[in-house]
Amino acid sequence: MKKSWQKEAVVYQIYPMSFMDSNNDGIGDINGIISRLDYLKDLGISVIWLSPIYMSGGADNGYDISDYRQIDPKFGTMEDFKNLLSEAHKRGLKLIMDGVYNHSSDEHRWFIEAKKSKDNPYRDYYIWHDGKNGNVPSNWQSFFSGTTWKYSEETGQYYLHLFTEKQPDLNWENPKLRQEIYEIMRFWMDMGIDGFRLDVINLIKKEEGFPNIKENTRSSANECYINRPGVHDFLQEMNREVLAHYDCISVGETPDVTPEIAALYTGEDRNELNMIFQFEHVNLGGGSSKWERGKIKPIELKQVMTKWQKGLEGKGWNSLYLSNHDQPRLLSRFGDDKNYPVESAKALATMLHTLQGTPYVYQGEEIGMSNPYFNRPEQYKDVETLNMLKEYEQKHGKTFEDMLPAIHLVGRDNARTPMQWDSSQYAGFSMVEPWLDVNKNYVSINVASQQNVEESVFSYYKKLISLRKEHEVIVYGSYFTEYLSEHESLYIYTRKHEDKTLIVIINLSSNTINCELPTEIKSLISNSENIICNYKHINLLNFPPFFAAAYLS
Ligand code: ISL
Ligand code: CA
Repeated sequence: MKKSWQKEAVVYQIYPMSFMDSNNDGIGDINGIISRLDYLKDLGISVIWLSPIYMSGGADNGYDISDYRQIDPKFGTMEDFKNLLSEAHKRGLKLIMDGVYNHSSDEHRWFIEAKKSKDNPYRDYYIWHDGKNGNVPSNWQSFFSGTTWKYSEETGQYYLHLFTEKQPDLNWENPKLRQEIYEIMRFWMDMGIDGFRLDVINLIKKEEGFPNIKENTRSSANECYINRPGVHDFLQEMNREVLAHYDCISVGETPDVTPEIAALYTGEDRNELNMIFQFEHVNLGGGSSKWERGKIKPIELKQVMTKWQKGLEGKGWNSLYLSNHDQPRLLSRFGDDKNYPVESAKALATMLHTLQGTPYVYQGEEIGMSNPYFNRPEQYKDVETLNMLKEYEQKHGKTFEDMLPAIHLVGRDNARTPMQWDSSQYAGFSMVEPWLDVNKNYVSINVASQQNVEESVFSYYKKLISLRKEHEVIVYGSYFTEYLSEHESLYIYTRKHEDKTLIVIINLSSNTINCELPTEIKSLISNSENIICNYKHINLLNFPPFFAAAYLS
């Protein structure tokens, strides 16, 4: 396997609106991030990924970009951004930006032009259709409720939007559009950024003729606009035109992929992307849609993680993540935020940092932030949640109260509450009331109470990140072997690199597990050093709730 800094990195995702507010308007900003760079340096991460800070229509918190080359004034100025970049680089931190190129904002100059007339030079930057039999062109459903087609009065045609109607899809079939995107990417790369996280990049190719989705299933959507074969031509072109010319990191966000498909996006000889975000583990919990999900069994999580470890081994590279700005807090989804918040945060972190792949830490998980469980409608801001509430009310007569359990479980605002820096008002995020409420638990769960405290979740993350720098086996270790794979909650695996073996044992449940370890594991451990453990005393017959330990031999 080729060695690279992209594989060795630990990436930290910043959601700028909620990280740090420097000018006390209640919204996080670039100068706020600069003021916390030393914190990130102390944590030990190597790459920062910034969710969008470009000029935006504000319909989807920055994922609806109205000018790809400008900074949204609510975050600061271009000078602030350049300053952030140089301050990050000074500290040896790399910085990547979000590239949102499947769609723009309807407030983008291109779209304002495009909708004016059918012969406008920008018309073909977007996807237009007359409709079929006096109706929408297809039965496709938006990720954010309702049809994906919006009728545009000016020209009597529909345009496609896989997300909100304020996010028209860009037409990648148009070579001029593709060149514009590559120029934008070069603009930022030439400024000195270190790469891109590419938003829903496996959606950019749409099936010709926009056929109807047969059933409302994933595989059916796959026949229309997800992972279409032609997407690889676009990505290889993007690689040739932009990525290959820089020493950069490229990570694609790709809903609905299998390891086989992921190998196509990330295979080293394919010249597409370094790695992608798959969704199988975050979509666990059954149900026909996101809002019908239930609890996740530890064994299901084990099985999915193993499937991806084995599936990409030698064929591609994993991105490892358990949360981000679209997901609930990992502690609340996969751990036990009520009874074992600290233990489960550490256990899940152990898994995140010791599987093969590049780990991504989402702001706040390193101190064990959990879902806020807001109970009032006005506490929710996310367009996905608000649209869902409208839809469920209209279609199924459901009230906010009816939907609250689902929102508590998977709503996106769960992860977007302000970063908890200290126990002062508004958690040290701002001096004024923030755009989204702070989680009430900030009084006890915050950075100030954890930095330099040996037992804290923060110190545990710091330790895991530093172990990655010390031991190559954590990065490059291969030959993932799982033990007791049928066990309902003990996750046990080993990884090998040269003459080193890493052994990991994690109890993914809130129960104490009595279990005799396999002989092979026992003998490996007897000749090894324990490099991290989230309990003071290790008893290898009795694994307390969310026990986690890693050994090196
Ligand atoms: O959030 C999701 C699950 O509820 C996903 O369906 C999500 O919409 C999908 O992963 C795409 O996410 C990305 O693109 C969206 C944006 O809203 C998300 O924040 C972004 O991460 C549209 O740009
Ligand atoms: Ca601000």
